[in-house]
Amino acid sequence: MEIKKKQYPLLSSIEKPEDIRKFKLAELQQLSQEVRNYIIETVTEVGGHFASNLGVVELTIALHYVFDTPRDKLIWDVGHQIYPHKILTGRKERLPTIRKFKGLSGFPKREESIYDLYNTGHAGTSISQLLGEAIARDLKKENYKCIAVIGDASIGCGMAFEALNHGGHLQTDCLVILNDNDMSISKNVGAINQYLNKIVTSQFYNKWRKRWYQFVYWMPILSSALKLFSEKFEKAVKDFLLPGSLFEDFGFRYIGPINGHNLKDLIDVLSRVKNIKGPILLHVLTQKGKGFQPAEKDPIEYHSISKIDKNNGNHPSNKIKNTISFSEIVGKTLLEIFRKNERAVAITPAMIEGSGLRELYNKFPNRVFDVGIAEQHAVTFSGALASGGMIPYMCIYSTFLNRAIDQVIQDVALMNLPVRFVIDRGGCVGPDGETHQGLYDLGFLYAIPNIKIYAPANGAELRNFLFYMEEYDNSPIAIRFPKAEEPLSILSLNVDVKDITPEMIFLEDLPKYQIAILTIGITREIGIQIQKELQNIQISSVVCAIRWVKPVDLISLEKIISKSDAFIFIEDSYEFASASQCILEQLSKESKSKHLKTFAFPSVPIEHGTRKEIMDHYGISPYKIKESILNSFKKIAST
Ligand SMILES: Cc1ncc(C[n+]2csc(CCOP(=O)(O)OP(=O)(O)O)c2C)c(N)n1
Repeated sequence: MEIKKKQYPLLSSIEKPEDIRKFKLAELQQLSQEVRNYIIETVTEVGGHFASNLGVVELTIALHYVFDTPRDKLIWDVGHQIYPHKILTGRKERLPTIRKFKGLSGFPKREESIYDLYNTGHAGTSISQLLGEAIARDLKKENYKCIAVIGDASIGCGMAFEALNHGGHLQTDCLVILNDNDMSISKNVGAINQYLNKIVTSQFYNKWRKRWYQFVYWMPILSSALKLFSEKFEKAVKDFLLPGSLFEDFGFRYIGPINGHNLKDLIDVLSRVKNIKGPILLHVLTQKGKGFQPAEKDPIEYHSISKIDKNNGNHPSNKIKNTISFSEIVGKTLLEIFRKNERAVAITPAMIEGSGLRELYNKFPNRVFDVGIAEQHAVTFSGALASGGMIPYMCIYSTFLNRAIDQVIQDVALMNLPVRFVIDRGGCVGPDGETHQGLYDLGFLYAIPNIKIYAPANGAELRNFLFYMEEYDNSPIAIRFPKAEEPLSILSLNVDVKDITPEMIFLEDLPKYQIAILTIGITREIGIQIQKELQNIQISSVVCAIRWVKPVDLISLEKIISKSDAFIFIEDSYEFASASQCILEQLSKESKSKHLKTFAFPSVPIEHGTRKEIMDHYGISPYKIKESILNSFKKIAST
């Protein structure tokens, strides 16, 4: 899409960051307004991450203005706030394609641009990457700047602290920009957050700091001895005014806080910071949702949006919803469990909203723990809660559980602690793309001792299984389900989730079937559709819908395979990290010989798009699977 010149005179005139370096301050200010308007116009139409992007418009412009990108290395933590950066780095026309199949990724992507250094999506990695870039530069004896932008929630990640610890030791030249909007997706939590708030609200420190920077520190005429003295003095005063001044103690020179929406201040400070040696942390204050009132007021609601009215932020239709998401089912069911059972607790690593836990948290703030972006801690903490006699529901997205595999093994499974893992966004996640795919979980969980695994075929099973988990305290247990919506009516279905026997679905009762379709969890629906289509062309089949993947009912599987000429698996996982593969390995040689194919994801990064598009692209749709089965049959017939 071409950008309208009339509406965006400056934005339409630029192609790359170099183009803005000749702008005067007033032009940069106008450009920031145009970029903001363009994000509002586009993202309210096509959806995507919203509030965080509106908050970093001036910061992004100032960074590209002051630094010589891409020669200077600019790294974004998480990367969901990268839209202004994409707009300034030659991708503005493609913004309407963001998160769409074959369109721009919603996160930084090396394959898209030389300005995107890393493919990110998980929080807390930027300072490690910054240090790696800086040390590589030093070892090559080159001379460019390295900058990382990290949010106030992401800097609380264990990884970020590991990197700060290392950075203070390395003392190489690098700049960490702490983008502090006092928000994670929900309200930010934790001691670091309180510490940052203390800095921001310390009137005495801020008054002193302003004067100090104005009169002493920035004066270019200072001799180096005086400069050294002033730095020492500044540190002493900071230590005095900000007890324990955290970043200084880590070995980073702390500068700030400064207003992240004032381009003049940003450019002044960045230009000066650019010439300071050693590790620096610049504290920048921004507002999430800046410039779009509904998002300023409610940054949680507007963190990530689908199409909304660009004038008032309303959703297009306020039709009564007759569906319910799996996450909402979790929230509602846990509410019932919590009301009856005082030992029930829930743990979430910074995903209260996404995991459907908002109401539960509001009703039971003492038993729902938002631990911040700290998946490893969340798992170990849950293990200890279980050991202490609680019933912990560890609610986590599949992709973020990857961070804590070691903790699942060491701190839960090996000791057989009954943590209830509630794994959301399992399988293909759609628009968030490669960094967020939940395609590994069934495979790695399968390998871990003691843990039991259930993949529900629908929301009713999810609900019943959460109740079952409450009583189940023999071992760790996991339920894994996708990002999906279910008709509300499904909740009245009564299914026995205790029984490990798979469901057998026949369209006709035959002594033998041409094919058995073995589905895992949610792929039952795909299996049923294929079965109908095969029936239309006189191919007999049975669907064997597996939910209990570990332990799995091998006897029933062997039996149905023995009554079939061939069988396939369908699963929403990477094939080589799938429950199917693990189950296949456990089958008898005779059964194995009838295995035609597993329809799952190949081991390549799985891109963004709708879930349907992506599944179809990788041949995991009813039509593609049916075609593949027919081709195999033809091949067999011709040999
Ligand atoms: C390891 C990990 N856990 C959880 C998330 C989900 N997540 C995406 S953005 C975000 C909040 C980030 O807040 P902050 O770092 O303050 O950046 P802001 O959005 O405020 O700019 C969270 C929790 C993630 N991306 N990575």
